[in-house]
Amino acid sequence: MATYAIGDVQGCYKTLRYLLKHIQFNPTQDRLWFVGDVINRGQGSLAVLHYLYHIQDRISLVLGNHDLHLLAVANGVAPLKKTDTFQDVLNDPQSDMLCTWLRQQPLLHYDPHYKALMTHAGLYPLWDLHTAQKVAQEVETLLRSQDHLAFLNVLYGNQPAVWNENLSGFDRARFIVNAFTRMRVLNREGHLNLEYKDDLEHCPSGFFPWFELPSQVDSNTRLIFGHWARCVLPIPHQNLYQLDTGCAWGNQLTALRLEDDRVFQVDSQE
Ligand SMILES: [Mn+2]
Repeated sequence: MATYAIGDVQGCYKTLRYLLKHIQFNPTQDRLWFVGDVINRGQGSLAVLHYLYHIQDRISLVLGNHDLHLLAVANGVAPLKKTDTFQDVLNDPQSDMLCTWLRQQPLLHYDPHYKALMTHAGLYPLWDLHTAQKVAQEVETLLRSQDHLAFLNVLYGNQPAVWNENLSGFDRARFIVNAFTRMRVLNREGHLNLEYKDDLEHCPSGFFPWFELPSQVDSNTRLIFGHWARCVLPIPHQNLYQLDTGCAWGNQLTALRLEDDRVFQVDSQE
């Protein structure tokens, strides 16, 4: 019996199944965590979603920016981009079932037993664990409500760029989503720069990877995330577990066994 956290799958179904074979995943005993962005870029988004839906009782999944993008496109409030590869999901007769299930998934997963906090992009440095859980829940409630369409319609945008407890309505929700699913670098005042997508060496002047700023979370808490394939860190690096190893770009897919911090990796099979 083991629990594995898995990095950004991005529609790479063959690679996912290959990794699960490699770790001898047993769905009657083991559990899987997914850092989000389970679809898009690869050619097997539909197969990934059907499989995760099928084993939903065995998994914990947090939403990534690509997962939310699928929800916006499937609900007709955002256009399909040229680079999107999830047309198979939109055309599937069970698309509504899969998207409704995906929409119920959280932005944050915390397990005190493992002392592990999983989000897609990371943890906004101005939030402690309690605040992060509270604000994640605000958006999760919104996504599960009748208002989800109105929110998905105004989901896109880089503003507001900085957290303020007085933010309200969809501006507040958009900031929370951006912090959990799109964040990479920010300045010392907490302003997100969502344009920057390069590596750790070329951060714009005055901006830092979110994990280099002082954290409100104790250093024994494992922070498990993905999203930033060009952020190459050893696994683990202090209490950081950056699991996006770029399988969508022909690199590797990574699993972390939470019981002993052992890392398993397979090459892309796409
Ligand atoms: Mn992402």
